[in-house]
Amino acid sequence: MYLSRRLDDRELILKRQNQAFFQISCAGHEAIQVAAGMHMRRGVDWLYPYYRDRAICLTLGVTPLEMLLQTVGAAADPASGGRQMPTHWSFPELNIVTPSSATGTQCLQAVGCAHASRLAQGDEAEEYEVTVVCAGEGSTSEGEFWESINAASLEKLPLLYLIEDNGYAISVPVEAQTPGGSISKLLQSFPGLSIYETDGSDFQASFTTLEQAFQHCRNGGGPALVHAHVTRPYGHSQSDDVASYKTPAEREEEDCRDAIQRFADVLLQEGIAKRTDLLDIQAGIEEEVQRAAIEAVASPPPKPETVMHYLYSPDVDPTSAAFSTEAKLEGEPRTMVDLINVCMDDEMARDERIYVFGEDVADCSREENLEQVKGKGGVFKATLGLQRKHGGRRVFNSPIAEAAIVGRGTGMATRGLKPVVEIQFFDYIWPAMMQIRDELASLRWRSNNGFSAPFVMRVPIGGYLNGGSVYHSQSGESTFTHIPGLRVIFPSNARDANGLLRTAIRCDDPVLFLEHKKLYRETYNRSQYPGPDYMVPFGKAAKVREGNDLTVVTYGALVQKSMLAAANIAEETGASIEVLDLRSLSPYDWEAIAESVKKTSRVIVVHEDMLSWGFGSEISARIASELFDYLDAPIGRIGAMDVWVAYRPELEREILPQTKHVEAEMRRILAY
Ligand SMILES: Cc1ncc(C[n+]2csc(CCOP(=O)(O)OP(=O)(O)O)c2C)c(N)n1
Ligand SMILES: [Mg+2]
Repeated sequence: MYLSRRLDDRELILKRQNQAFFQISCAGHEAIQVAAGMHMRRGVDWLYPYYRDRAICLTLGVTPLEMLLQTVGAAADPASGGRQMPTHWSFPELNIVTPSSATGTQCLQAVGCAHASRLAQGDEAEEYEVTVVCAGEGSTSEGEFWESINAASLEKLPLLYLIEDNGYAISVPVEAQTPGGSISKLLQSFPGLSIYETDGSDFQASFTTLEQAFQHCRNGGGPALVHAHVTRPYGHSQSDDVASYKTPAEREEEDCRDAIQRFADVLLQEGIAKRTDLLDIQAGIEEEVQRAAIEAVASPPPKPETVMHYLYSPDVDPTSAAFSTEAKLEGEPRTMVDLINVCMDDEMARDERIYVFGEDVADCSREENLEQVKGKGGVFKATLGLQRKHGGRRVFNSPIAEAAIVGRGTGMATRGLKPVVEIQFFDYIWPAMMQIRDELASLRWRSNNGFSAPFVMRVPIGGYLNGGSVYHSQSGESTFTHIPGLRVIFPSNARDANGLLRTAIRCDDPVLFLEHKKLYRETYNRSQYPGPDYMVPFGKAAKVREGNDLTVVTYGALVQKSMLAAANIAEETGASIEVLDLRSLSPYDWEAIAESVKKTSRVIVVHEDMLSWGFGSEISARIASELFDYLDAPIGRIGAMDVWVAYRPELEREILPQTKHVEAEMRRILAY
């Protein structure tokens, strides 16, 4: 406890000396944290920490030097290699999982982690691995906290929430944050959640309470939540002045409850230690901190040329020839949704780490009724029959909670499982945006390859549905191609969908797999089954029409419209038009685009999503920048109008790009 406090104090000094660039302290939280660390089995139980968890990490075995290396942002910082702020603990050997700075997000990943333990240990284990997730009381206001409580209670997971309630979230007092001012009271009615409240500044009370909570989780009793009252004697961070919102009396009262002083008093009163013993301990710690600080400050910074390392897997390259296999076509032509289903079925048979979950994806949650029903298998039937074949443990319905679907997937994937989750409609992916952007996509990079979470998010996308309207027609892929660390795939036909999904499942990165709803059951894009090992590499476009006068760069539903337009314009003008189906949007096939544009000197970029700030904007800008010398005409662009998709089909047809729009743009560019 004292070591933790003195490391905080040393960090503040390093910040003042410009050796550190940020500071946030554990001060006041030490007693409950050390108690929690003592109950955890090192390297067996799992910790999803938050940014105040210095003392629990020290208890689990992180050294002062390891901590201060992160403080100064050294290359040798084992948690992040100088990429994350101090106190963002990440130690794979100790099962301390890399956190982000976002409040509450860790709770959902912890659910996934606890679920992985339950899957590995079964329903009747004698002693469960416990996942511990820590958060401040303010963070419990986040929706993700509530989604996690819901999921953990439903699944009865061995998950222990440690809510470190210091009474404030930066300057906001708990009574302005939580109705009634107590998160544990608020949660009383949650079935399956065992709740404990304790004085987290009192080490003995903390230890005894946590003992019960850990026992509950270990014995398979389901989740537990420990509400620990602590203090925060320092500012929220070094840049926060407590005096601006806490009265002197309040601060004095907090000082009287200080965890370290109280524990020292207990040791003296009970005759466990003498004052000289405590002074000896303090002197030893001062020396240890001093030594670690000197070494950390002397440790070299990371090399600038390493900034792109570990954005993606360093071991598996999904653009490589290893992911390019021959199709062994057999049987009748099948639809895109059918071959997506078959791919998941094949892969589940091949790899038992694969789990499929999402809204309505199971055949029937009430397994006892399975024989009497046809099965749901997703609103588009993409997962039909998977539960029947591979069992309800591996294919299950989740609550309607998109952040939870992605967050739980991230936690499971961190544990080595391979979730293939479904977000029911692209239009409803937004609650998961925080988990995708701030959590999943940065996980490997921010932990300097300490952790990774490769898994697949399948998402039906797009319009042309004749009635899909505002909330069942959206595109928006460029919002996701703007996220480093994420692969974004968008097939246009059954065979590519089968091969690309297999690559997505077998690769080592997180993949957003966009499936166009309108293309699910078309006849023109059907294919024979290409075999259980058919793969299409990422970042490789398909040249679906060969030509010399104009290049069309497109993907998704606009591939077919561009093909029709190219045939019509060829007939009308005699122009020979080349069409590239990108298939993969991040990474995308720049080489294929450049090669084609160098040949044709004319290009149009065509997509369904709104024109402004769409995927085509970036492609066009890059062509303008790098291929200007080859161009004989401006770069053409076609996309939807900058407005929502409307319900009435006449309006939808006006808003979304049609073959005639592509034809008009072809004529315009060919006329130069
Ligand atoms: C999603 C999100 N919103 C806002 C912030 C900015 N922020 C950082 S810490 C914090 C307060 C958190 O309070 P609490 O959960 O009580 O933890 P404490 O800092 O008191 O330990 C806020 C608002 C953030 N990091 N993440
Ligand atoms: Mg707080």
